[in-house]
Amino acid sequence: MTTHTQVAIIGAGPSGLLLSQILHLNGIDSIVLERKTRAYVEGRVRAGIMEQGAVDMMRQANAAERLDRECLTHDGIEIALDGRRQRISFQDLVGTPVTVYGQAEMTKDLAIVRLTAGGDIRYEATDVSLHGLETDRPRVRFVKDGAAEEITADFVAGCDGFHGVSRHSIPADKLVTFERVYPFAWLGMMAEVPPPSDELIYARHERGFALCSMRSRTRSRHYIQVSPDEPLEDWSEDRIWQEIAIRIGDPRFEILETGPLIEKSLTPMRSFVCETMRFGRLFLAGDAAHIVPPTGAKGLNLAAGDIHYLSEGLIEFYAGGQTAKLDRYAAQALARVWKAQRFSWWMTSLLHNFDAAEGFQNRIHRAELEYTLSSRAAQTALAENYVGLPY
Ligand code: FAS
Ligand code: PHB
Repeated sequence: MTTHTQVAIIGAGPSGLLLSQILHLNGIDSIVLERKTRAYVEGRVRAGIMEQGAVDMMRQANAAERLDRECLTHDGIEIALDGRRQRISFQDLVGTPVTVYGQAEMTKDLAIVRLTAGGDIRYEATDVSLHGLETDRPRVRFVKDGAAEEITADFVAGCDGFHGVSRHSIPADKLVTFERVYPFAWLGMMAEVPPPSDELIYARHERGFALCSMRSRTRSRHYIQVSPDEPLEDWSEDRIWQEIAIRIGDPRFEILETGPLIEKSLTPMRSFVCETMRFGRLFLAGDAAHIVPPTGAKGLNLAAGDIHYLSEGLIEFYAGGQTAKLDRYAAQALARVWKAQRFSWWMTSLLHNFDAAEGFQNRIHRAELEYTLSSRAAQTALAENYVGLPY
């Protein structure tokens, strides 16, 4: 069976759902194809920090009612160097806060508003393939409930993440990509215990990086640097708690509360950019186009920025047939992506221990962190990037 829509969206993560909802509010119809179940998508534990721009996008999507009620507002972070903690005040330096609200909650909220408005989100749509991307009537084929189906559309939005089909539908000789893989990973965990501080603690320690984050005042989300091929089963709960305590400078657990883990996972660390964010009628957005090491809390926020630019372009097109904003989508999005890549790489370099072989590099990174902690100018630059650069 063939259906037509204005915009076919691949992926029902934050990028795809945010785009679908904003298009709907501007009278543009879309169909969202998601290969996983709704429960699987909403059960994934991922980002936790939203820039003001991403919060504004949720409000623009009429999806921020629970966010506004339940989020936490943070005016700064703490940085621990060899156990000594120092606060960086965003409010004092740049006058802008960040918002703590889990990506899983954001995705749930967007799915609810979209489906309540009659949105067409097809979960468990498998074997998605894209065709005719260089024509003005691209086609998307997929299997749903065992039946082969086809959608024709004016545009296709590839919001299907790093491992999705969209980027891989662009001819290899048209793809311009850049990648850096880091020599470590993050072991992430979640526990129903209060976080050790009111704000996030980023820690550089000779044993490695640690981050104490949160989802609420009673739910902690912490990370530690491990080697990229670390067997998860080598990390018992006690060993994880011990390591976090040492790395944030709390060896006697005076501030760190411990408890049973409700989630434990490994995230590889890479920087990746696909500069081919447009191919014919296909537009890539979010993780389909770029991956940042999560040290700068930029992944989800870059996705929101892409959707800001892409939705503006599509709204302009359907309002009067103009393509100026769509034509400059990739350049506009990439300008912001590369600045966030630089900041994420910088924060990652400052706070992680690289291989012992890179002794000189580790000393330089440590010296830069010590300088940053001693300089208001350097802290202002950190704050400006962390709270989010303007769209
Ligand atoms: P997503 O990957 O979230 O969504 C893509 C969707 O497309 C998925 O639901 C997927 O099932 C679907 N899909 C894929 N292939 C498909 C196909 N062929 N057909 C149909 N559907 C398909 N960012 C931070 O800022 N802080 C963090 O701490 C952080 N932690 C992370 C941990 C992990 C393990 C990962 C993978 C990412 C993390 N990120 C973090 C980055 C993350 O938050 C992303 O930036 C964010 O999910 C981007 O959203 P989307 O672009 O919607 O991509
Ligand atoms: C999180 O809460 O998941 C989080 C916060 C800040 C980061 C990365 C992850 O830099």
